Amino acid sequence: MKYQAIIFDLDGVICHTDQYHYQAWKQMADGLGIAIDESINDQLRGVSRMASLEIILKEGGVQLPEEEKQRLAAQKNELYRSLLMQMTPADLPVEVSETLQALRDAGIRLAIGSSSKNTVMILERLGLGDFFDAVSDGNQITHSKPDPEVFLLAADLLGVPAKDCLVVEDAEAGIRAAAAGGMDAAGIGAAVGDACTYRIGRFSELVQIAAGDKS
Ligand code: B16
Ligand code: MG
Repeated sequence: MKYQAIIFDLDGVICHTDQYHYQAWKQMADGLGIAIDESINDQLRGVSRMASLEIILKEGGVQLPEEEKQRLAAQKNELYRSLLMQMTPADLPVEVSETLQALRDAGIRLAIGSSSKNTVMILERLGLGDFFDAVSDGNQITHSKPDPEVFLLAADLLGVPAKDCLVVEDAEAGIRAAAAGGMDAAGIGAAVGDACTYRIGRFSELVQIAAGDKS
């Protein structure tokens, strides 16, 4: 195997909670009279909650006291979590669950490396609460992507050297974080930038990549 471990981003890779983030941020932004669209949403991918809020406020040219920012972020998170309650294991795409199982059967260690502080709830809603060998998330780190901390922690929890890990990401911030941590990265979707080791159109391509059959 070319890689001993694969570290998956969560939102936008394993599942599509990115649309729930967008709905929740949009409702908050509307309340402030700030118009946000999908291109702003792409900038929020993989970025922490408070950093996302700053991007939206900057877009609207709005400055607020810290206390108000904390209140808005908490309100957005409440709405986001209520949207997450709609999720069930049926929201885990069959291709994702089959690929995860194929990678596990090939002896590869599997981890999550997500900026989200709601990671555990999301994994439980998807029926993946006990699936991964390690979970590194926004609650355990002090520096968010593009800092490599979340992926280095995942590698550490797995006991696998960074150079033997592949990161799978949907966000440019995450691809940059992988590179900063000395890891190869596979990018999914249109918002990954130019620095990916591999660009993949289908999740199942990871099986060939892990085996070293794809460049
Ligand atoms: P939360 P990922 C990221 O998750 C999301 O892409 C990003 O949009 C979000 O702001 C961030 O988590 C924090 O999420 O508010 O739930 O703590 O893509 O790194 O899995
Ligand atoms: Mg993501």
